[in-house]
Amino acid sequence: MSQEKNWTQLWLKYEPKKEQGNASFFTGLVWKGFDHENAIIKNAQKELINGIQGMLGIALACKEEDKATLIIEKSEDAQIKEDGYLLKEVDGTLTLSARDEKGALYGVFHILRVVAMEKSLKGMDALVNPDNPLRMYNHWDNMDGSIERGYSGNSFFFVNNEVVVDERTVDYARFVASIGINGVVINNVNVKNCATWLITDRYFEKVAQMAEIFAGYGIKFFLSLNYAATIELGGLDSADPLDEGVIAWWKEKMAEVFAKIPNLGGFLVKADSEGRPGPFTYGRTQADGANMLADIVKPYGGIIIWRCFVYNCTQDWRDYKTDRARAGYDSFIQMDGDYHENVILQIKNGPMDFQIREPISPLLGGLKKTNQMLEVQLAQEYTGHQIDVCYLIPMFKEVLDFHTYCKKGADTVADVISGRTLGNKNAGIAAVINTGNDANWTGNDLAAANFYGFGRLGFTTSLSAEEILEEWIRLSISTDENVIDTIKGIMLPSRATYEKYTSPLGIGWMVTPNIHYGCSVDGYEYSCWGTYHRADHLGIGVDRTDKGTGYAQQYYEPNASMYNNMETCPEELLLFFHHVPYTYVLKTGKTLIQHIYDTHFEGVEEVEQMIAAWDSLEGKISADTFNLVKVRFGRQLYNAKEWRDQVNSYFFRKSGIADEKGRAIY
Ligand code: GCV
Repeated sequence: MSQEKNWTQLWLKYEPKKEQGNASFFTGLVWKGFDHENAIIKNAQKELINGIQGMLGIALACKEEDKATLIIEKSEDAQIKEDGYLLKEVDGTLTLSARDEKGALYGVFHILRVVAMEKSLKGMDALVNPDNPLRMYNHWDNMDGSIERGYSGNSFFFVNNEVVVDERTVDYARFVASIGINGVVINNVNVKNCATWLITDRYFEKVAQMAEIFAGYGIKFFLSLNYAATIELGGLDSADPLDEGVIAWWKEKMAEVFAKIPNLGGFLVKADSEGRPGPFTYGRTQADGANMLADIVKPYGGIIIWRCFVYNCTQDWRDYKTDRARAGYDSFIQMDGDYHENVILQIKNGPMDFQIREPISPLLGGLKKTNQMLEVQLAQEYTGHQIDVCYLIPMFKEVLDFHTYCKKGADTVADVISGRTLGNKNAGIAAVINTGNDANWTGNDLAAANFYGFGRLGFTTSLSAEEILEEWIRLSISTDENVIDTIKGIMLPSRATYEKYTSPLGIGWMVTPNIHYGCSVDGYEYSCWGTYHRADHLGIGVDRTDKGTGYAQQYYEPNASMYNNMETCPEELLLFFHHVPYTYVLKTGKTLIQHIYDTHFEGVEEVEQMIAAWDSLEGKISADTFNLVKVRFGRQLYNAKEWRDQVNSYFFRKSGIADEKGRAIY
């Protein structure tokens, strides 16, 4: 932690590093073709100077061209795309070529990353173009300073209903720019109270200051919008998207907002969801609502990111026909092609809500004529609250690699959201971020791997979860090989471990209601939220086949048939799609009930192994990190044991079938 700041520098520590032959590249810097007064270029230069000074102790100075060892040039080279760069070393000179300022900034962070990881810049030859046009963080920060689903302290954007702009804002912008993020939504999608007023002169000054800082790091500034602002701010009696008065109010409002916040990229909207108002209230479609706003922000270059998290949250648990999993697709598919060019539909990775295991939402790629953006969640709402270790990048890789069969040759989720499938530019990837004002930003130090990893993955989708993890460890914790291997051993399987001790085979939702940490097998079973496991004395799972809710039929073939059939359904999703007898024999040769028992015992054993591995790091890594994570591991073990014993006892009591291995079940 630096002396004057009470927060850490995460992966931008710039502490002394082994030189690895890199020092010679930093004796003479030459910039070519870029405007030195440009804010992004100024920040890139500052970062480079500070980083090289801190890591190699070299005062990097600009020199004449014949003494150049590092050249940063503006380039028209066609292989370098928007935000991209080419980094090449020839005869002792390193050249960073970029089409635009952002590319130069990203390239500078690449150079600093190599030095920080104690790798060599010699022989460098890397063309790096971003895979996704939009790479965004969504904050669920409230203006009173609380964070919806926040597990790392309070907001650093808002305190007591005021917008905060300070040194931490700058560091935040540096961190996210360094991993390639180019858009940030600062406030919760549930826009209530003061947050509705963010688009008024009560907040413009501070908001514009923040937006300007972000602009200096190539980050577009976004706000979540209250769809009913016409009523709550405007004093109208309607938010009907086809109402002339409503349209006129928004036109005037947007003219004002874009004039006051020049770096505004647009808005994120949660409508008709979990009590939030929306076009359905007026008998209109989601497209009516999204298009109305999109048309109004279009002259300012704005976009409307419209969330697809629409479902009935007042369901009767006795009703077996209504299926929450179906709702997103059912609400949006019919209007495919009707959404205007500057609307992007933002779709959660699964059809339910960020469970540890869900199938991929059939809307992704299901839509064939609509801009799409993937939404994932780093905030560990259902995956351990940043108490339990859960490295999520392997899960996101699975999502991106999934074949939707929407278009031959370009049908993975990665294809769809990158714009490769439709040839569109308004597409991308967003994550609900896991940060707060804790000194280490993410509550658990290890959760910062998700913060780092999402940005890297969003920029370069082909990176493996392991590569990303290794980078993060080298940059944030240690370059010692033994430490790296130990932490990888803990974190790479951590998602699988979490899955083992929590809810089995894709069923989800056995969490404590509302807070979503800790086990409560029936907590949501008789609720209104559409989140049921349907366990009885014979079996468990939801029949989502053509004989059940028909959800499986929302996929293209061959996925629809694969999920529909119990024998071909991937077993990790078996209970999501099928109601399965406890005696059903899985491909491992184990019965379903034995699988439940075994995985729950294994999950706890794996946590114990993680803790032993972590203990071996004492004295080898920072004491702050070691101690903080150790305390959390203690809580994780307690949590895992509760899950194991409650889940196993529950199913033993339901089924009456004993554990073959005779272990303690209550
Ligand atoms: C921001 C889930 C969460 C809510 C969240 C919502 C959403 O239901 O529990 O806290 O609200 O998803 O994504 O809008």
